[in-house]
Amino acid sequence: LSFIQPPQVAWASGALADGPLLRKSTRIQDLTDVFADENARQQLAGEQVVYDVEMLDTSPAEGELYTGVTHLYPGRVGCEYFMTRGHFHARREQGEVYFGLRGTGLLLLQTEQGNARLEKVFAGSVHIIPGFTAHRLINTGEEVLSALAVWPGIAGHDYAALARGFRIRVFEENNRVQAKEVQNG
Ligand code: PAN
Ligand code: ZN
Repeated sequence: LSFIQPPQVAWASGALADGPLLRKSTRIQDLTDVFADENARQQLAGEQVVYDVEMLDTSPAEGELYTGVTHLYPGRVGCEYFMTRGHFHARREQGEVYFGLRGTGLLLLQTEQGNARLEKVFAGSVHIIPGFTAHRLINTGEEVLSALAVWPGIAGHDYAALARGFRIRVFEENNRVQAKEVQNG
C-alpha cells in the first residue's frame, strides 16, 4: 500500500500546498461602502489587494467541511484598518473555527441581535464562531494577518445582511488601536 500525500499548510506563512486550490483576491475597488470613509477608499488605487483567500477545492455536500486561509494585508482606509467584508452564513446555524497563523489583529463577531465583540487574533489563537454569528477579520498590525478557517460546505455566505456595517469599527488614532461603537449595523 502507498501512503497518500495530504495537502499542507505552512504554519509560519499560512500557504496552502499540494492540494486542489481555489484562490480569490478582494481589492479596494470591490469594497464599496465597506469602510467608514468612502471618499478615502476612492482615493486609493482600486487594484490594491486587501485580502487573498486560498481554499481547498473540496466537496460542498452536507456534512463536508471547507478549509481555507485568509491573508489580510496591512493597511488602512483613512484611519480604519484593512478588514474583510464580513458575513453571516446563509445557513445561519452553521459555525466555523478560525486559527490565527501570523500577524496580529482582531476577529469581530456580531450576533443577529446586534451584540458585537472583539477577539484578539495572533499566531496560535483559536476562535470558535458559533452559529448565528457574523464574523470579520481586521488587521491592526504591520504585517500580513493570516488565519486558517474550517467551515461547513453547506454554510454559504450572506453579505447583504450586514451591508450597512457592523456595530464596531476599528481605527488607528494617536498610534493606538481604537475600537468604536457605531450607530449603523
Ligand atoms: C472565510 C471568509 C474569508 C473572507 O473563509 O470567507 O475570510 O471574508 P469574506 O467572505 O467576509 O469576504 C469564512 O469565514 N468562510 O466562511
Ligand atoms: Zn464564515
